[in-house]
Amino acid sequence: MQLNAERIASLEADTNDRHERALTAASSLLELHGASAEWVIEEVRRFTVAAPSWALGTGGTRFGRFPGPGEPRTIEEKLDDVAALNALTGANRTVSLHVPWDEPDDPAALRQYAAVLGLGFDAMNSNTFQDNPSTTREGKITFKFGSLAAADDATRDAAVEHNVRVIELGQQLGSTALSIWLSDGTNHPGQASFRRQFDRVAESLRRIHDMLPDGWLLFTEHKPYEPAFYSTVVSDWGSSLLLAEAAGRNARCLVDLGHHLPNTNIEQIVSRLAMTGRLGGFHFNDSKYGDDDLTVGSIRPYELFLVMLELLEHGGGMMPRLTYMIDQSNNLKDPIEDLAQATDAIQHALALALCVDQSALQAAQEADDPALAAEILHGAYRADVRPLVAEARRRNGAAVEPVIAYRRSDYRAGVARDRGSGHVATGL
Ligand SMILES: [Mn+2]
Repeated sequence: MQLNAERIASLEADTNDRHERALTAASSLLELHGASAEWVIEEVRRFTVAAPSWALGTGGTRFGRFPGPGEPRTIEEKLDDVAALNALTGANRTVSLHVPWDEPDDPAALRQYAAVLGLGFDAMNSNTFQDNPSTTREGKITFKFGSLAAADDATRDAAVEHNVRVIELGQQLGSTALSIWLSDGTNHPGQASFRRQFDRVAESLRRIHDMLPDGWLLFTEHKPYEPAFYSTVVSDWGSSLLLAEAAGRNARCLVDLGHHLPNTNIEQIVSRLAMTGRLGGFHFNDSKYGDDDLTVGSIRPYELFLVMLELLEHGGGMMPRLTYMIDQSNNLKDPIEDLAQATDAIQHALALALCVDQSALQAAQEADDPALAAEILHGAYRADVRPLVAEARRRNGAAVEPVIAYRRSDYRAGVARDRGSGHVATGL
């Protein structure tokens, strides 16, 4: 069962008139306030964010898992779901694999399969936070006490080897980046030396960096806790930056919106990393308490808007060419609906940020006028850009209303028939 532009257009035949009227109204309101609707629409059209292979199945918690109907059983079926998502949003043109969760037997064939669906491969994610026969030399070593930070030489070697294997796999798929989120750390004070763990990770990352093909980037992703609950080696943006600098010139820092302690000023971190030239990319999600992996924009939409504003400043008024990925886990919604809503939230925040009059904001800042600066930000944030975002999707051959179109398509019922139900897709 395939979703494509023609099918979506026919599913939405009755929405055109309503959409046209909303677009005309929203555009003229925006232009009254000095913003260009056309510019916003075209910038949103250009934006794309990768779907992760592990988010196509229903996520679980420590307490239970309730798989939905027709979850993908294979990588190919995951790609089918991303293709359906991309048909709806027009903004998920790549997929990001997690190895060994999604390790293709025949990478060349998988690349071809993806190309036929109009998809490419984004950053590869290596997993050394679990023992797996393919990463632990058939069980001869274990990552229980760490991988790239492990005290044991053979364990560190195996972890480096796994990353190199993921790079080689990525090369065959057409990817150009390796993302490393490291769970290494400690659960107990005194368990390990902060300094020696850090030095070992720096050395391991250097070894991996040395194996990067031309044009490739290496991303380090920080996170303050979980599964290590006393300390993590890559705990914050400062540690991530130090490690990227130690690893080599093609190492960058990746910011996951949920990987911060409560109340951290994430937009300021974005600004700092952008200044250093080491900002590599983003993992989008949202959180109330910790690394909740909730739907983007569902809890703190204003923060997302401010992050977008920093990105636009970094890109000279346009979205900079970084690696963008959705990193969510949901255990209640249909995964495709959740990813469509996340993509819409990112597009919406981007559109709002594009409405900010940057030169007026800068003038207010230089004149020490915080009230005027707030007026400028709120003027943009309170605009109704939904019809512009919908128009960007429509021009990309996607849906005006992705979730409604998806439900009308009966895609889930179709894949439930083809794939059956009751199995659990690999991933979180
Ligand atoms: Mn992440």
